[in-house]
Amino acid sequence: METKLQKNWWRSAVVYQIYPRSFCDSNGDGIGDIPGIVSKLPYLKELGVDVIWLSPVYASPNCDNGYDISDYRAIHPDFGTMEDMDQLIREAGRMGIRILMDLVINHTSDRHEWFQKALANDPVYRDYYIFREGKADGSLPNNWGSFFAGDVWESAGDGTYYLHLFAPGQPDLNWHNPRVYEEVCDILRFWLDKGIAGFRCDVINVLYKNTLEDGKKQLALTGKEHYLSTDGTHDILQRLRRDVFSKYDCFTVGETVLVDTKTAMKLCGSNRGELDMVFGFEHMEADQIGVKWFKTPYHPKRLIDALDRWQREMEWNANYLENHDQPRSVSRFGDVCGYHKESAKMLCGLNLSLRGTPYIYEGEEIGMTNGDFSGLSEIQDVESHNVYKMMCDLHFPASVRDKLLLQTTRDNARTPMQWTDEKYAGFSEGEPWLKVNANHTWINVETQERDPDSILAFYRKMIAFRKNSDALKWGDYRKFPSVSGVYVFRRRTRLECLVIYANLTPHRKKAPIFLGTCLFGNYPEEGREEGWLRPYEFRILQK
Ligand code: ISL
Ligand code: CA
Repeated sequence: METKLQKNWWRSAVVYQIYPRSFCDSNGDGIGDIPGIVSKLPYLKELGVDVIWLSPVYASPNCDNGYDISDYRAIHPDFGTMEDMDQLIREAGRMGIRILMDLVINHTSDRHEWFQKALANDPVYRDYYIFREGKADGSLPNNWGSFFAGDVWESAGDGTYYLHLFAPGQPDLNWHNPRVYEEVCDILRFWLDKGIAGFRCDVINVLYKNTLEDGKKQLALTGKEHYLSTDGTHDILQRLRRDVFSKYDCFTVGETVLVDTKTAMKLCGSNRGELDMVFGFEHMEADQIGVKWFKTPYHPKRLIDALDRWQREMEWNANYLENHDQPRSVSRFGDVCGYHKESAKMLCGLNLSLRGTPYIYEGEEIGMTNGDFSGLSEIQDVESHNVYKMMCDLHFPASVRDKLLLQTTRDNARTPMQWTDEKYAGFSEGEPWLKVNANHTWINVETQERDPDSILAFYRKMIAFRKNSDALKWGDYRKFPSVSGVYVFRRRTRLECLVIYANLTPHRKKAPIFLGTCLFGNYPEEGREEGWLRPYEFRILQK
């Protein structure tokens, strides 16, 4: 009933993801920074989180907002200094909060010293990356497709090309080279010695490419069969754990793209000695086909089925509904117009009742919505610009292009954090790097702190509830049959048995039998209609 896994501290932790550019700007340059984060530690403490996952703050030319690192041991001046970083680790630590760093080791920036030397034909550094000649007929070295649309080869200027699965400014490292492995181990130790909590490992299951042969032609990501979750990657992950992670009190969460539960278990099963948990993406596909740029109408059943499958088939999950790459969950799975509060609270309850370590993305705790951009000119995201270009090349009509762009752009999640109803939402004194959503006048922290019934208040209570519940932290999971769009499951230890009801629809729903005392929910008990759930209702019953 109870978990057979070790009860490590990071399993019962609640993690809060910060996208540093958009969280809090301390000096009015319009860019969030580390001193800004330090100033908000009391807020995070009150929310009840244990770990902050920081999206990259390293030196970077920002072709992909920090996911292109030019120096792994330096802080980008936009964000502050290494002293600021040390202070953040220290002050957070004093409050019982630890810092999880983002680890981007599939690629570096093209401005990284290693790549600059490689371009200059230094034989040692040339082999840190993947350079190839074009084919005899003058075409590119292979037919692979990039995660950001387009091909994966960029000219190195000397007649050769280098491989980049993401933007051209993100050349892939050559993981066949033992020196690359050693370099990365040193970087890990540099950060772990500072006392951080561990790493969120960016696209970690694509490191080791088996071959550079042509791939099977596909709508997107041609070539992926040659690099997704290869044996070489498993081997690297096992060695990293043995040589480095096992020597520290830390944990790792892998961002693993395009994996099912079977592969995910190979990447983080407790008998594998690789990662501690992974972010799956199957539940993010509840409103898309194949690639995330093509949206389909959202069906709650698809979300429930994917969550349920991962709950049943994984030993442990990294649960999330939002991150810096995805549209806002309340815009996607909730109802911003009719049931903003109710649906945001239901999503909170759901995310924090599932078995696994919960992750909350900045702003999710106040129900921030997708950005209110008017078109491409207001969008910064490199992926969006590439995809837009691809849609133009494929002659998509302008109206379709704009619709897909606004629905899927990663900037939806990257708009400045809404602290107050002031001009720049209390995020900055100066004009922010990305447009503030006009709805900050009513969706903001300050307003919600005054309202005991707010989404923020609900998050605080739900986190506290989870902390006090062994069933939610360690209990087993079982789904019960229910009507469509209603997710009912049990979390149970020997001493505690909870049944969770989540209505994922805007309709009243006939609920399966209610027995037990309601301990927690997003509607008042008064006026309850026996045997019915209200729109987006969430309840926890004790059996
Ligand atoms: O949704 C996806 C997979 O189904 C992709 O968006 C995938 O998560 C993403 O492309 C990989 O993301 C990570 O690596 C990128 C960076 O741009 C993202 O911000 C990061 O989260 C390259 O480093
Ligand atoms: Ca700043």
